[in-house]
Amino acid sequence: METNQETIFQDKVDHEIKIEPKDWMPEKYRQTLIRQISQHAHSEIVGMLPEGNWITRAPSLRRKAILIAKVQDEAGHGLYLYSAAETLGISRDEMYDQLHTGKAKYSSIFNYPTLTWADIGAIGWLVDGAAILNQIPLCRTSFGPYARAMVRVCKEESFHQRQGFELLLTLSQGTDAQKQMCQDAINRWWWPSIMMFGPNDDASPHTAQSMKWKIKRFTNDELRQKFIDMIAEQVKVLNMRLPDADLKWNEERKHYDFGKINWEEFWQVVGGNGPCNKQRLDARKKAWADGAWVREAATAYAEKKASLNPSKGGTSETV
Ligand code: FAQ
Repeated sequence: METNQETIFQDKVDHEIKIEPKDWMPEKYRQTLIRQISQHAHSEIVGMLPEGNWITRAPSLRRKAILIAKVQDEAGHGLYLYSAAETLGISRDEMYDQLHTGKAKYSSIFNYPTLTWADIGAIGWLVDGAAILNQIPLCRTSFGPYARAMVRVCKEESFHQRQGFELLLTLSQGTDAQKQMCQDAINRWWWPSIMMFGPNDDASPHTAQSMKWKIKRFTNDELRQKFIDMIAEQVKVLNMRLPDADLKWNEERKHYDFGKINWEEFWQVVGGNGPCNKQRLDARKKAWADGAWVREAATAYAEKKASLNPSKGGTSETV
């Protein structure tokens, strides 16, 4: 039976009143948000790796500057999201620990390799494109800090998507080899991108409750369909094709029909057996270990500062 607090909480959600960190909330709501926001933060941070791989090999200064800015944006997104999750009572150290021990997930998409320069365009266009479609509704999610963080994230993601599309457009108008590289990247990133939206609704354990709490505003399948409808049109501008023989406009549904998703592959990747899972986690664990001296130095500095002037926390001149 619903308690009085639960009734008040659901009433606020139903009336579009944001839930703030100090408000009463059901424990499962708090846990669901910690799970989703921390997974989202980890995805941003792990997502820097496949693209970071190409910073030194970007083909011009302009492309290098754009890619550095994009990868740096992803770090920023991770930090806003970790901060939003911290307001729910979990520490950043705990979240990192969950990532490093494999307890927390991050998006399946970042376990695929970036084999050619065209992959950077495909990530911007398809991966950031899928991320935006999922994230725009999150600007209206019921938990205030998450919703507010998403506003800025979405603005930056829309720049990311355009730069990816522009990169592919350039390749698609280039030499035969460049056109081929462009098509090959689309072929490899298409299916993993549509898997990003998560399992079908009937196989998604969290969707119904998250919709009731207005954490999610659309189901996984609704967002996937929107994405496919959008990309099926945009690919025509590139003069490329999507690797799906069953992709076809359905006049009755007013949506594109599409082929079968390989859910076996998806669950293998989510379960840690994708092409780059080990490499990605090893890179994150190494970064954490390499940064130990910085954390130790910062803690020692803060303690020394506080001990020299406990009332004010010390000043930099006194150290
Ligand atoms: N990968 O019941 P549902 C980006 C898990 S950001 C791995 O449907 P839910 C920016 C799910 O966690 C990309 N695991 O779950 C960028 C659950 O497992 P659990 C990340 C997945 O939460 C671009 C189980 O399957 N975006 O790309 C995936 O209601 C370029 C059952 O699933 C977000 O995180 C998956 N794809 O819906 C950065 C957005 N899908 O936790 C760098 C926020 C599902 O019970 C470069 N998150 N699972 O063990 C969400 O909207 C939701 O969490 C969903 C999943 C839609 C991802």
